[in-house]
Amino acid sequence: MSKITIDRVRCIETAPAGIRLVIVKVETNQPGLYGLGCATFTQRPKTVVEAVHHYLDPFLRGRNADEIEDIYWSSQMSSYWRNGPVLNNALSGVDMALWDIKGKRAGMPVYELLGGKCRMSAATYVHASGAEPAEVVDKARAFLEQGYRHIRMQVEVPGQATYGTSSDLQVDRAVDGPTSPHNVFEPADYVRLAPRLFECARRELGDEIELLHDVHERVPPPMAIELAKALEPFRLFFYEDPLPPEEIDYFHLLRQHSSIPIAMGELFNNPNEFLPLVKDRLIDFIRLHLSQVGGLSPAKKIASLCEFFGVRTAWHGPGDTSPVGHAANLALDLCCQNFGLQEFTPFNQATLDVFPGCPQVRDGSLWPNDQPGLGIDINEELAAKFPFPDHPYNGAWPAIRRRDGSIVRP
Ligand code: GCO
Ligand code: MG
Repeated sequence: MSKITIDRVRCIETAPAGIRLVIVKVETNQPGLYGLGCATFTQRPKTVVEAVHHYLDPFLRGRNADEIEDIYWSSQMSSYWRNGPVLNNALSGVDMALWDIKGKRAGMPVYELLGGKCRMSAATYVHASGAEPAEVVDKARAFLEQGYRHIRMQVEVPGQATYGTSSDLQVDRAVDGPTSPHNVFEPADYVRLAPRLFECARRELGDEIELLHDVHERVPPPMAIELAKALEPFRLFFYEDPLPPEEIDYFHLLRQHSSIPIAMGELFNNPNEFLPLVKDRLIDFIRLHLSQVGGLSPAKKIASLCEFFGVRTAWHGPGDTSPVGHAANLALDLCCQNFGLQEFTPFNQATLDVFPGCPQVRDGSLWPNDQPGLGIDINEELAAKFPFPDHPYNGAWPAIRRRDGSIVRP
C-alpha cells in the first residue's frame, strides 16, 4: 500500500440543530481521501477551532496518516501541558479522522479494524422531561411507542432552573450576580421531588421498561446518597453523575450506602481521573464523552480496562455529540464486549441532510450502515447554511445559583 500523508487539518463549524458542532476534516495526499472526526466542545467551540488551525494543522502536515497511535502521543507531548478539554477535543477530531481514513483504505468499517462486531446494533436511551411527572410519563410513552425501551426521566422543580428540563436558563449579564441571583436551583427541593417522578413512572409505565436519571452533579454529596436510597425501589438502570469530579472519593461512601447502579465519567478529560473509580469498582457504567478524552483511541483503551473490572460502557451521546461522534460511539458499541447502553438524541432533518450516513435508529437501537471508515460524511455547502447561532456568551452556560446567590454546579 502506498504511503498516505496528511496534507491539511481543518475545522468545519455547523449547527443544524441549533447546537454548535465542530468537525475536523483531515485531508491527505491521495485526492478524495479524507477523514472526519468530532471535536465538539459546545461551550467553547471557537477555542477548539483555534487549537486545530494554529497548532495541530502545522504540526501534522506531512505526517504518515497510518501512525494513529504515535500521532496521538506526539500531539499530546507537543503542548507539554495536556489533557485539558480544548486540546483533547482538537486531538479527538484528528484521531477519529485518522481511523476513518484507515477504514476507508482497508475498505472496512472502523469496528472491523477494532476487533469486529460483538453485536449487531446498540440499544439506546433517550430523554423524556417535563414540567410535571405526568408530562414526563406521556413523553416516555411516546418513545416506547417508537420502540425505545430505555428512557431517562427528568422533571422540573417548579420555577427552578432544573437540569434536563425545558426551563430555559436566562442569559442576562446585566442582572445576574451573587447578590441578584437568576436561574435559581435549590438541591433540597429537587431531591424531594425526583422520587415522586419515579413513583408515578413505575405506576403508569409498569416494570418492564428501563428508567434512568441524571443528577448532573447538582447536589451536595449527602443528598446524592439520600436520593440514591430514595430511588432504589424504582429499579433504575443507572443513576448518573450523582457526584462531581471534585468529590470522587465520596463514591466509596455512596457505594456502601446504596445498591443503585452508578454511571459516571462524562466530565472527565484526563483518562487518569476515572482510574480510581474503575479499579475499586465504585461505578457500574463509564460515561466518557469520546471527544473530551481525546478520541476513539483513548476511549477504546478505557473500554478494555473497564472490561476487566466489570464496568460497562455508556458513551455520552447528547445533542452536542455530532453525528460523526455518534458514529464513533457506535463503532465502539459494536466491538466492545462490555457495552452497556448508548445515549442517543434523535437527529433532526437538517442534521440528517448535513451528515449523510448518520447511524439509523430501529426498535430503539442504533444500526451501522456498514460503509468503510466511520461511514459518515459531511455536506460542507449545506453545513455552511447552519452557522453558529448568535448568543451573548457564544454558547457558554450562564450561572445557576441557590436562592442566597451561591453558585451551583451545572
Ligand atoms: C447527558 C449530559 C448532557 C450535558 C451536555 C453538556 O447526560 O446527556 O449530562 O446533557 O449536560 O452534553 O454540553
Ligand atoms: Mg449526563
